[in-house]
Amino acid sequence: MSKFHWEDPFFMDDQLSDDERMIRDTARAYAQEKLQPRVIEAFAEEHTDPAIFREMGDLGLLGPTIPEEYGGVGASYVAYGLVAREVERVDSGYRSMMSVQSSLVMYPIYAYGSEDQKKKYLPKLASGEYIGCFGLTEPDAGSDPSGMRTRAVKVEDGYILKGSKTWISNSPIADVFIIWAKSEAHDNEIRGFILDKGMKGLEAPKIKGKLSLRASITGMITMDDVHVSEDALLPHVQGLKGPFGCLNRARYGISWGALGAAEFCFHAARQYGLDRKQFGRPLAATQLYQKKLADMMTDIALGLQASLRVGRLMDEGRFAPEMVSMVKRNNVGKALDIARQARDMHGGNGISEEYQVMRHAMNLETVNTYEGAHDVHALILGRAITGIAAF
Ligand code: TGC
Ligand code: FAD
Repeated sequence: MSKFHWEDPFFMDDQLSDDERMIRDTARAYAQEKLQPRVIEAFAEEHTDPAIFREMGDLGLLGPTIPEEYGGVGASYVAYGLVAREVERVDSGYRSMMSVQSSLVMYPIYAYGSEDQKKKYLPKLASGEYIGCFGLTEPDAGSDPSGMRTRAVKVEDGYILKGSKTWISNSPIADVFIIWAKSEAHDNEIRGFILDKGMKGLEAPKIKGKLSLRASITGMITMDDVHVSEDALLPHVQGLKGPFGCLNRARYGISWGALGAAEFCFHAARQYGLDRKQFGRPLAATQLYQKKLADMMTDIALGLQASLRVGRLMDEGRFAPEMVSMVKRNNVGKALDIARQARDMHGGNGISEEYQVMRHAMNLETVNTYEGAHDVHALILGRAITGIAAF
């Protein structure tokens, strides 16, 4: 028999390799020492610090699964998940910045790009010298990206891109834009293009007034006849499987990240309940409070085990997208419930920025929607179970 540890009920630490523990510890130290002290003000002021990309890059936290020859550290997908968990323990917005750069910008260039594109972009994205963004969603095409209107028209020396994207993380400060567009020259199939900041006709205005993810900048992308050369095209993929191949990785990372935010809220609620006395005893001495803590610990521990399993299968090349839908949907939904409960368990203090639980709850509202909304993942799973698409 072993002693039970409420912080790590299934001894997850034992299931990790030395390299994975090392990357996790690096990410944890960075997140706690450098991100935690600035997050409350950044959220309040709706301020994104671009220096964070350089700082993460210096520590090998951007695109960690990319091989060393392109600037990554060749880490496992489990290590990538552990980084997401540590960063999101501080704020979902910071994890968003990291996961867009890693899974939605570096991954497509690595998986679908030419050798020249990989050499040109990946090392600078890995170091954080370049900031990237991923443009799939449009004003009239969110859950159904096949309805996109952005077009690439073939011209003699390349393509002309026309259209607009919305709700794009990092876009107002991005140097590199991964744009998905229907290409007339390729039977109207969706193709990926790499655009550079400063191209004529390319703008990325900030979306102001978000009540969620305020430490992570979000914008639109407008393309008014942006002329790109032939070598802007990602040559090795066509169709929706291009963007979805990236989303599999990002959604998987989110399944870990959301539980980092949930762990913060669980630990905060536990401590608050031990410290705060009402009716002559700690709140944590009451049955209702303990039941809530037990539910939180259980959901987090089960969710982490599931993400670990999917990560191991990803590292072995044996994962299926539906597995990712399961852990993204479950873990984010559970994390959102946990953050809302923790807010309630803090009473009036729970609405204060100082206690941070409400910021996590507000952030997780976005995390539940982006990268495939909670119900859309239910429909992906429903299709896998029944063979019938109910979208
Ligand atoms: P469907 O007919 O199912 O598939 C079309 C083609 O794509 C392939 N495919 C996949 N390939 C790899 N991985 C996956 N997960 C895939 N899912 C589908 C499929 O095999 C097929 O290939 P082919 O060769 O036969 O053509 O497509 P559909 O249009 O019916 O899709 C429906 C649905 C619901 C699955 C899909 O549209 C969906 O997932 N919608 C959600 C949209 C979404 O997730 N958007 C995310 C935007 S990016 C973002 O939010 C970033 S936030 C990041 C941050 O800040 O952290
Ligand atoms: P809709 O698709 O209109 O969905 C609205 C509601 O309807 C949801 O509850 C959904 O579950 C439900 N619904 C939709 N279809 C069905 C159906 N068939 N049956 C039942 N219910 C349905 N996108 C990018 O491309 N790149 C980014 O970097 C990016 N970053 C983002 C950052 C933030 C802060 C936010 C908020 C979003 C970001 N997104 C990004 C966009 C995000 O992926 C979309 O918001 C998401 O895919 C949902 O699309 P939508 O907002 O158009 O909602």
